[in-house]
Amino acid sequence: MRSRLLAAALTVLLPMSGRSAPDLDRVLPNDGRRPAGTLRDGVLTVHLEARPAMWHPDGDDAPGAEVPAFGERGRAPEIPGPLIRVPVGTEVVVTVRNAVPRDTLVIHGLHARPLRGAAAPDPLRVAPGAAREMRFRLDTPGTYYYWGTTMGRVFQHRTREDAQLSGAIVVDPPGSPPPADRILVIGIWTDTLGGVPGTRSGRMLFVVNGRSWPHTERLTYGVGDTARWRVLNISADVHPMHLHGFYFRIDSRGDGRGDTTYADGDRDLVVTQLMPVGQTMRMSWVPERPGNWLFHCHIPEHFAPRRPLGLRFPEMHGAARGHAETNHALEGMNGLVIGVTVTSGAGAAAGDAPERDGRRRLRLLVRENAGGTADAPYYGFALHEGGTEPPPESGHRVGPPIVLTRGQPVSITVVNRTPEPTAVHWHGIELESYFDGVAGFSGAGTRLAPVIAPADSFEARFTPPRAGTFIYHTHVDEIRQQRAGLAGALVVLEPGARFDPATDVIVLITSPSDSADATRAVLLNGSLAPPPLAFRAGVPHRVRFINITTGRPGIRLELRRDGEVSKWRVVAKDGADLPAARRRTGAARQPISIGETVDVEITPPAAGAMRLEARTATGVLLGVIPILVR
Ligand SMILES: [Cu+2]
Repeated sequence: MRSRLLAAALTVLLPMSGRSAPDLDRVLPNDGRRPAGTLRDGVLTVHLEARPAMWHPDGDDAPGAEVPAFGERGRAPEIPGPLIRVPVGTEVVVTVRNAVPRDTLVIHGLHARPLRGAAAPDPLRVAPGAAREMRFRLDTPGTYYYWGTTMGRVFQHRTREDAQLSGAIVVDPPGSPPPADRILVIGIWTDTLGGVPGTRSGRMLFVVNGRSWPHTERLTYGVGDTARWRVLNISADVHPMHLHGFYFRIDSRGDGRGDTTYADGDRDLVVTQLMPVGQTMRMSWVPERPGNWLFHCHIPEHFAPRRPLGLRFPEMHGAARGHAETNHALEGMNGLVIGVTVTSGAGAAAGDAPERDGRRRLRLLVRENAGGTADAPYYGFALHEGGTEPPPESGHRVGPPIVLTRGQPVSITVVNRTPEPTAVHWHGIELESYFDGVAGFSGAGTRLAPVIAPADSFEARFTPPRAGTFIYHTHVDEIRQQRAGLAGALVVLEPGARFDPATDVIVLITSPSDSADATRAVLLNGSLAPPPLAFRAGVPHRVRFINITTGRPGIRLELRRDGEVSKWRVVAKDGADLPAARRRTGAARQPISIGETVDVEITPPAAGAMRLEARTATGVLLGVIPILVR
């Protein structure tokens, strides 16, 4: 292993020679459109081979690294590995040859679906230089995968050299040809060649179909098309995947062994879906508005800028802060990001016209609050609607709630008075691309939204089509600026409704600015120790939970009384109301990931003390809001 790493390191030291490891094939990014093998008389024959290859996740011209990768025998190695895609009822014969010197290849997932018996069969072990054959039948439609290790890893710990030994298995239902779907395989990799020891963002690489943004494939659809994606998280971390500008339906979920397809009424409608380690999903959405849109993981570390593989870059956030950055979308993001371009046959839409009658006008001031430091500044949003500007603030603050009305056009001019560029994303709002807040990317053609430079401003215009709970937050240098305070609740009410804080309660969950605090707690409405809420017995209260932390994708919310978990009714997710049949009253326990909002209805049965708790997935308490019921 040491000698292989040394060889790879030497290759990286000579990236300009154009002769990196001449004895190794280059890995091709696998876009999942070509099924591997030969299908004849209901039998698919595939010859897989694992061998060392040169992988260039940041594009062909960037440095690469030597990794073991799967390929079809006689073809270039691919990341992700060759796609096994067959009609239901196919028998699959796979031979796996291990051309990785010295290391035994252990390969999982090459087995029947459905599983016969409770557990997956033993993995296949292939000695160096050896080949073995597997035969199995695929009798259940779904999205599955196989994965291998040459380092003796378990799935959850595959982050090192062998972490890209994975491939998708898709079983299509009988009958008509499969719809034109796309397969997006998520992978992560530890850059053992460069990076900054001790800083995770400096050395972790995140890829979709073997490439890291902005070198991921750009998907293109026409307005009104249906986008159908199979997303596979074959990586050793969780990813809350967020779609800008549109809701998507979850058509099925799986774990690699089984796959559950949902009936129409049971398909979740979301803008963010947490993908646990090893999960697959089938999702669909209809791009109704033209322009550029993002589908990305909402953990800032998973799309933060990083230098190409193997190059050291100690100041990870400097690029986004300085004036050197010319395009936020291309230079300020990396990793787990997919760009979608939606074309319109009728030319660019007029969009939300500036002179539309009855438009409500707001200014959103982005200001530096007193008390921060250069490394950890305090930035605050302040809302200004007529009259004099709100007075300056000090200390760490979260954004004030912005309360809008469904169907009422609004203009929000973001005024940047901080010393660094910024931009605001209206998370979950269905709006025109240009106003979506991804500087250098939102928009269409050559009309792209600029980053908001210091002392500059940007007018966002939209007409919220849906009442619910949304988020507004910075989409520039997210780890730094969100922690500085640039995130808030965006609530859209039905026409005629009034926001009554006595029964309508926002719980905004963010990360503390202070790193030590961030390791053990979250802020609830901007505070480590928020004041008690006053509820009334027998009265329904709507509580709007928002997770816009920078590093807590696995928060579990709980409502407790006398130590016992109480009951509540989940009524909306990501701003979309749940269908009436799914608004069931149940145990007051709800996961919420980054970029998700969840609305619950709480009707306290009697006077007394209750607690709203934010916990980790394993139960560690992160924050509490006391509730006094009268
Ligand atoms: Cu992620």
